[in-house]
This record gives sequence, C-alpha cells and structure tokens, in this order.
Amino acid sequence: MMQDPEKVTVPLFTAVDREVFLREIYQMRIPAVLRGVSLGPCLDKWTVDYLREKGGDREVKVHVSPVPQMDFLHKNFLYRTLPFDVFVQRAAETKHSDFFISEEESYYLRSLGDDPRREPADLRKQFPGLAEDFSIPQFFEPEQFFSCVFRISSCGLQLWTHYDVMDNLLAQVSGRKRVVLYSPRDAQHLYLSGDKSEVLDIDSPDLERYPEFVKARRYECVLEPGDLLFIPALWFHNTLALQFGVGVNVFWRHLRAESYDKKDIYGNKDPVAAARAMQVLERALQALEELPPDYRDFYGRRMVLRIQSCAYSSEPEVAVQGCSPIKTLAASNSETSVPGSLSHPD
Ligand SMILES: O=C(O)CCC(=O)C(=O)O
Repeated sequence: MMQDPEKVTVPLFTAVDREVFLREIYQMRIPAVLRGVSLGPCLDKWTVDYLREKGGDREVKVHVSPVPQMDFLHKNFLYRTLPFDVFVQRAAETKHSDFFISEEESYYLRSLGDDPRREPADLRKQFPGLAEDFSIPQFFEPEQFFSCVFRISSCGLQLWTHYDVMDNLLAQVSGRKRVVLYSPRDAQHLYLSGDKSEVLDIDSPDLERYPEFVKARRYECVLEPGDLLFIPALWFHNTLALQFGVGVNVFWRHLRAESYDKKDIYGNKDPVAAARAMQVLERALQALEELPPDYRDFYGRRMVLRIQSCAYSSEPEVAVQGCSPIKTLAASNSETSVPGSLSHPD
C-alpha cells in the first residue's frame, strides 16, 4: 500500500517581537507563521488602483504562463516586459482582452534590481512610493539585509518547489497564499534539479516516477493578509496563490557576508564553500569512472559512508524536537495561538 506523506502545520506565533523571534524561532531554524507583526499602511492601502497609480509605468519583467502551474522543466512560461500598472491590472483580472498567449494566462512578478545582472532587488529603490507604505520587520541586524522583493501573482499561480540560501521573511500583504515547505533534511526525497524539485504537482505527484516523494514530510500553512512567514535558508518552499496576491519578501544573510557568492543577486547561489565541495565531488565521481563497475560501486559506497559520518548532523531534526506537539493536517483545522509562543491547537 502507498504510504501517505507526513503532514505538519507550520507553527503559528502571535505578538512576536524581535526578542521572541530571535530566541524562539530564529535559533530553531524552523519555518514559522508570524501573525500581527506591523507591516505598515500597505495592508489597507495596496488596492489594485492604488498600486497602479503609485507604482506607475516603470517596466517590469514578468512570467506569463498559459496555465497557473508554472513548469520550469518544460518552460511552459514566457518572460515578457510590461509597464507595472498594466501588469498589476492583468494579474488582478481572470480574463484578459490584451494577452500574450491566451485570454486566461497567469502572471507572476518577482521584482529585480535596477541593474538586474548586478544588483539584488530593493523595493525602496525600484518602487520608492510604494515602499514607504511597507515596514520591513526589524528582526535582523541591518548588515544582514540582502534584498527586498515584490511578489505579485495571479489567482491560482503556483511556483515550483525550490530553496534559497538566505533566510527569508515573506510578507503577505493582500490575498491568501498556501505555502508548502520541506526540510533540507528531506532533500533526498525531492528529486532535485539544482535548487528546484522536479516534482511539480506536489498535491498529486506521479509516484511511479517519483516514488520517494511520499517520504518527504510536508509542512503547510495558509498565509492571510498581514502574515509573515519565516523561511529559514535551505528550506524548500512551494507557493500557491489562492487569490490575486501581493507580497514582499526580504532576504537576510544567515552566514557571514564572505560565505556567499558575490555574484548572487537572487539569494539562491550555493555558498562558496558548498559550491566548491560540490565541484570536488564531481571530480571524485569522474575519477571513479576509471574503475570497473564493481570497484566503482564499492568505492562509491565507501565515499557515501565517509560523507555520512563526517558531514551529516547527529542532532535530531529540530522541527520534531522543538515543536512537538505539532498539529497534523489530518486533525481539526481550527487554530488557537498563544501570544509570543508556539500554538498548541490540540
Ligand atoms: O510568494 C511567492 O510567490 C514566492 C516566494 C518565494 O519563493 C520566496 O520568497 O523565496
């Protein structure tokens, strides 16, 4: 019989200040929904009309897809450039009179820096008029700041499962959004292609092709307007806009600045030491190619054992240790939460 994936609700915290965040969430390296943190007047102000007027006609590069589930494997989407106000109008409507592919195409904006090849995005530079409505939560040290990115999606838009190498505070300003996350420890069940999982349909995966996928523990939450989601570096995430939605995410460095690739503008290039280790591994695998298959198998297994004993953490996964009891999704959906602490809805 096919095993069901283990499901866990992302813990919900209310009345979180910097001290609670640093002590109870940041240290544990687990995702958490933070409700009630002040994000500024954007929550009331950012209607479609206001965004169009204040954001103006600055050009933005957007993803346009014929279906809401974007597929990076088969590149079922196009990149197109539109004035911001036109883009917002199209992302907010469900049927378009002007379109690139079809009347029902979906739109997604991940904003970029002024010089997209050299500079990370910063809402304060690209959209200063709108940025003054958004307060960046001050949970980190200013020198940890990396980028501040607009995320605007058509209703139904689903972004593939991927990881980033920076810590992330994803603020949902309008519209509801489902987010599914997987621990870095479950990487071996996710069929990775670089930083992305090849399993696009996470709700109904092809288990003949991806039999291991059910072994990945699924963390899930639905963000309401005003919620912040803390996504620690290396945690995989998949987003599904349940409505037209506007979000802003802020990436923060978790490691020292020199640990990161200087050319990284998206916050998703592996840290320098990790990239070097992966290159050395590729060279080691090439060396094994010189051996006959049974020797390659034997020395391959010895290498795996060495990696397991030297690099794997002996700590149990914090999410299990630190967050129990976590309500599983199979249980009731009603949530209660304790100010400044984990919710224990059961
Ligand atoms: O909210 C979204 O649309 C995607 C968010 C995301 O991938 C991120 O913040 O890294």
